[in-house]
Amino acid sequence: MPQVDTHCPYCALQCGMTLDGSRVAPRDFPVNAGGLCQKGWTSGSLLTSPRRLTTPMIRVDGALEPVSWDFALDFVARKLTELQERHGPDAVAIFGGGGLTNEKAYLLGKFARVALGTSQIDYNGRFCMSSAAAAGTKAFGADRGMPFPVTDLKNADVVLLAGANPAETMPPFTQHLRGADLIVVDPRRTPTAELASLHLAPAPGTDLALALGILHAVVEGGHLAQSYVDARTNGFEDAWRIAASWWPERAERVTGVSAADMRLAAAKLANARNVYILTARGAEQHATGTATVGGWINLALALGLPGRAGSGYGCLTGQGNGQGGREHGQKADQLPGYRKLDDPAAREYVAGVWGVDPDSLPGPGRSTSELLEALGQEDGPKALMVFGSNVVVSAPRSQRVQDRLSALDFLVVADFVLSETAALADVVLPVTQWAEEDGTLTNLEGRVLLRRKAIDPPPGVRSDLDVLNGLARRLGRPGFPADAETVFEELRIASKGGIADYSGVSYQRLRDGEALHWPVPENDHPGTPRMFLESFAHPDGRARFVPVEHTGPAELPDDEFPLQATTGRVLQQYQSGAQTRLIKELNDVVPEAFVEVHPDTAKRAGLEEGDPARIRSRRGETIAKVRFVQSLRPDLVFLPFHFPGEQRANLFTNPALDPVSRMPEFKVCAVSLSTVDGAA
Ligand SMILES: Nc1nc2c(c(=O)[nH]1)N[C@H]1C(S)=C(S)[C@@H](COP(=O)(O)OP(=O)(O)OC[C@H]3O[C@@H](n4cnc5c(=O)[nH]c(N)nc54)[C@H](O)[C@@H]3O)O[C@H]1N2
Ligand SMILES: Nc1nc2c(c(=O)[nH]1)N[C@H]1C(S)=C(S)[C@@H](COP(=O)(O)OP(=O)(O)OC[C@H]3O[C@@H](n4cnc5c(=O)[nH]c(N)nc54)[C@H](O)[C@@H]3O)O[C@H]1N2
Ligand code: SF4
Ligand SMILES: [Mo]
Repeated sequence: MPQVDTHCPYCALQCGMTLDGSRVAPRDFPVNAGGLCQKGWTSGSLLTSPRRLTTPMIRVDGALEPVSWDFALDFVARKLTELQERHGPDAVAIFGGGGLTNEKAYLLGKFARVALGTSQIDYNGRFCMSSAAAAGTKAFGADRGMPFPVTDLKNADVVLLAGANPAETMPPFTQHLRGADLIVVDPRRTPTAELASLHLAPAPGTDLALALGILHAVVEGGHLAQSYVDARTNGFEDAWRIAASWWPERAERVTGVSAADMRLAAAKLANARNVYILTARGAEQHATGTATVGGWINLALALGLPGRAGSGYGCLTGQGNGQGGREHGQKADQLPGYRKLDDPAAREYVAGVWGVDPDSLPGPGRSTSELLEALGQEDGPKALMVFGSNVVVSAPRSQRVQDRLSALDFLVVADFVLSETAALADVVLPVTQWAEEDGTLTNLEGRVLLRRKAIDPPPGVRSDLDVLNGLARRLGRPGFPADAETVFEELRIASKGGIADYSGVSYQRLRDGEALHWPVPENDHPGTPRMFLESFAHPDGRARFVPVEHTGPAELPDDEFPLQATTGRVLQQYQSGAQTRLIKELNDVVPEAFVEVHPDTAKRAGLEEGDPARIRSRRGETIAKVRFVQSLRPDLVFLPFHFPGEQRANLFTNPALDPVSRMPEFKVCAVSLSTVDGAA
């Protein structure tokens, strides 16, 4: 095949790249402007890796044995039917991922509701940005992570990043921040914080107090954008009633950030012209994540940023299709086009597109964490099909999740590598990778992209769409096309009139290189790079301040667990590591788990640099090698979550859920630190 212009398989920046066979070269695309991170550069190697799966497998006497596709799909269809006949339609559950293309996410949602008739479908986006999505929907009436193109940031005077480490998680993104005065809010002195003129290091889980303190300082300094607040928002008074009692000195006692730094941040934000506030997982992955993001949005609204040209608020979505993946129905409560499953008009419309009776569509199902906990229980699903997630490593309290998976009657995993989750499956289905198939993704700025096929897949693998098509046929359900463009044509119609309206997007327009940010409601509509300039998406066109109060982490340190732990990412590994741990150039750099510790804290625990340490919480314990970090708060340790087995950070993380988004508290819990043979 000739050279093909396409996009990276990994994160939501969706850098443009050119593939020549499996050889990668960067390409000049607005988000990356010719740059790629190490993961992008090395992404081609998994296409030819001997570790990739090329034949379906079924567990026989405890071991996975190769079988033909027909045998595997017949077997899966028969088992699913049997279990549904015995226990009802909800006996089968589906688990999707934010890395799946729009077509896959859409077809998976349809497959669950129409082919299986189950309400039990959710996906890993609940682990990722659902708190920002919930807060954005509350405040603005619609959730598009960044309602403006990334390149707008080039003209920013000041950017505040709360809980984001793009220097490691989206390196080419940082070039857009070069002209700005950067304020970074992160308990750790990250490579991103190194780029900042002001680094605020709150105790983990105290961002909301910090945001309230800065809001207080803005108002106290006479910088409230009064005319914007009057003209474009509702609810300031209710939000202020709470913020009024968060004078910076009080917030300092909770966060550890000095009142002077809060006032300095407020002044920087208020005195500049083009200002952005951006949040990511550090602010969001908390049991109070929705409220915390609400706090940062309130600050943005008080400064008059959202919906003003040259300024704004945005959330940095994470996975390749983190944005599109949350719009087209793989979520428990959702129908395509960001419609609600419990909205009668939405049900009627989408059922019409699918050619089924609206009453036949199940209602909302369990959210991710609740779904995983219900697996194999008396009233829970007996079978699970996983597409695009490795929950054994990435879900909180992962040993419990592994036990729940083992309690199932039937586990099916579609993947191209034998992830830790696939290794537990009764049936493993080997699927095509990004460069072997066409598909659209919606990047972090809401731009719909065509990720093109660049090489032929090895013999023996099929696409996820093919798998769904084959299973639906066996279940007696036609109407599940296996061709990506055909699926997209259906998605266009199903999304028409929804918040995320893709009806004017076509493969042809994308092939022509048009920049189409949703909504794109007509065939000749130019797309909507900047949302909210005229009005917000609430019926009255106004944004909402949401009254939010700081309550803090679900679990605080005590005598037994005196430290706090937070978790996140390193540049060279991606997510559960299922892919990047197989790439030598990446894995050689960070081959195993480590724990960042302040040297004094380590020494108190009898640990030296490089020693294996035990990190223990009320849920479990992890083993990781000590890394001294002089700049770290002495009361904090940090671990990446990319590693399997006893190195899983998620053995100790707190599954406490946000009440609105149902997102777990990955970013803070109480732990103890000891030598591996110590009692802690
Ligand atoms: N290399 C790499 N890049 C990735 C990924 C990957 O796995 N590896 N994954 C992709 C995905 S899916 C996502 S979601 C994004 C995530 O991108 P980011 O959100 O940038 O990454 P994280 O490391 O999860 O968290 C960011 C920071 O939050 C800080 N933090 C922890 N607790 C708090 C807190 O209470 N408040 C504040 N303000 N900060 C806190 C951590 O110290 C960390 O530096 O990255 C994407 N890009
Ligand atoms: N402690 C802690 N835990 C976390 C986080 C944290 O910050 N701290 N972050 C959370 C976040 S933000 C996220 S997004 C999750 C991510 O964690 P996971 O949901 O586990 O995501 P991945 O590791 O990307 O797993 C994707 C799997 O699907 C496969 N795959 C990739 N593309 C496709 C495809 O198109 N089809 C199919 N069938 N398979 C595919 C990959 O090979 C891999 O095995 O982890 C969460 N877990
Ligand atoms: S920043 Fe993200 S999209 Fe860009 S090359 Fe790296 S992993 Fe790929
Ligand atoms: Mo994520």
